[in-house]
Amino acid sequence: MRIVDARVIVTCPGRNFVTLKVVTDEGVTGVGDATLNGRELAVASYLRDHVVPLLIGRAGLPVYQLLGGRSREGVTVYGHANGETVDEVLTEVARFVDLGYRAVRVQCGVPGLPRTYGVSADKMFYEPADAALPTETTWSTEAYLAHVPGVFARVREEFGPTLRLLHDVHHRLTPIEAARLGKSLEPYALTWMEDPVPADLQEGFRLIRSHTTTPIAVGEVFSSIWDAAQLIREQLIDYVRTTVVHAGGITHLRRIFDLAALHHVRSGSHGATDLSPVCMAAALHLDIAIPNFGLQEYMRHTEQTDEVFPHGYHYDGGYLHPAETPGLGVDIDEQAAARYPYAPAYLPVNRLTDGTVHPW
Ligand code: KDG
Ligand code: MG
Repeated sequence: MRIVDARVIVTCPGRNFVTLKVVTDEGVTGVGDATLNGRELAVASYLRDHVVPLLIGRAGLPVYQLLGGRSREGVTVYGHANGETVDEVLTEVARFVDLGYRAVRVQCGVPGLPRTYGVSADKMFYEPADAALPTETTWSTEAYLAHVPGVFARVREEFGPTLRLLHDVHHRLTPIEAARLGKSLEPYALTWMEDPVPADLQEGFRLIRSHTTTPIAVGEVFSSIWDAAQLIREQLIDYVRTTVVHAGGITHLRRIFDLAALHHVRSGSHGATDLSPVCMAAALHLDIAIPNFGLQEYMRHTEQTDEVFPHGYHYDGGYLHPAETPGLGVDIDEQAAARYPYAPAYLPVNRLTDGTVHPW
């Protein structure tokens, strides 16, 4: 589909209006309002003489072009390195580094706790919703806080100062505990400490912020700009992890990122496996376009998922690149989808060592 004509229509049905009508070779047309009160003819001339000649022959664009075009060559992504022991973690980080990743999330088993968030036998393809009925994990803040700084010390020792390192606390601490963790991680210069506390109490972040310079990322479960507004306006976070599917689609997410840009907050969209390739494709178009992109999470989907959702985005040397085809550049193969019927799968529940239910 290509634009074959673009007409500027100036009319005065009771007041002046300037309208741009775009016509394509497939008969699809679109209109846009370009009225500037009292300066209508200046805009009409600008459009007719300077803009329309640039439009003829174009259309069928990838979404990022409709968002203003690319701001960067590729979208820097981070992967999930995890292991039961520190040695296993080091092996996994090396795997991501070998694949060209410039940023790696690090999650490690905690001695004394049988299962810990973010650690899986499946390593790169791990899926947190791992059973038809919820499995149970155990939590001890004391054991966790005692172990994590040592893990990052080893990772820094092995991989040097420039690899970007991230860690997900998964909403498990109180603000003062998170402040302590942030302080203890300062020597290892993390790119972010994620979800240190449940974010419902936005003002609670003031306490964390006043104690540590470890950057904070939050927002993978936010559903609107109001979930992030105070955190952004008071500069209580550094990365906002809202994503297309949860936070109102591309248009609303753009609004959140624009507010963030005004307050030195960068994007860091959630990209776990429960967000399909459709969401990932949409995120990539936003990521490549916005000025304040930070990082994109990239938990690789399985081959089966990729088969059901054929897509044009691709990974290359630490970057994801959105498709250059029109729209999002992702489809659903309905026949393949029908071969994979619904199968119940729950996220785990989490308990303290005395049995108290605790955020997962
Ligand atoms: O469905 C739960 C996952 O999306 C979540 O555990 C992943 O916290 C997560 C992350 O940062 O990827
Ligand atoms: Mg997370």
